[in-house]
Amino acid sequence: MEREFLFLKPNTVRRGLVGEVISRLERRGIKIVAMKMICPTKEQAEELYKEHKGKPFYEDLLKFILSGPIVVMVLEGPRVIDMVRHIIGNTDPLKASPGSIRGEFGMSITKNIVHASDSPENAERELKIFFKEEEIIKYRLDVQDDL
Ligand code: FUP
Repeated sequence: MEREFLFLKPNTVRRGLVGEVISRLERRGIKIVAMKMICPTKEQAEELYKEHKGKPFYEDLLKFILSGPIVVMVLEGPRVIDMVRHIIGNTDPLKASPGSIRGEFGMSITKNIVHASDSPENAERELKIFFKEEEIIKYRLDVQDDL
């Protein structure tokens, strides 16, 4: 089954939007199979954003991600990556559609509420930075389609 790595950024926690964002994923029928609040280490943040090293926004991005707790999670489902990317919207909140998470709650490109991996390869790489395989839980989700 396809897996997605997602985390709620420090501003989302500080603004009290954790429940709001998780609720949007749940309402859509997205299955959460692992979740925890953490203060990421510098090593974890550098590993997560290594493809952006050297870019003009890299230092600010790292500083922001290390500015407070984040909520990391693993999601699971068919086409879950495309589904989640659609729900969160464009990287730039200005371009994100109004009904999307970034389109509703975001202002800046860096503080854009949430991160979600953009491919199965990146999802597996990124989730391993924060989770051990035994922390990812198997259970049955009751979605409306089953009724
Ligand atoms: P996304 O996959 O939508 O999170 O977007 P990217 O992988 O393109 O960007 C990774 C992170 O870099 C995002 F948190 C946004 C941040 N970023 C900036 O801060 N400034 C930029 O100009 C581009 C990206």
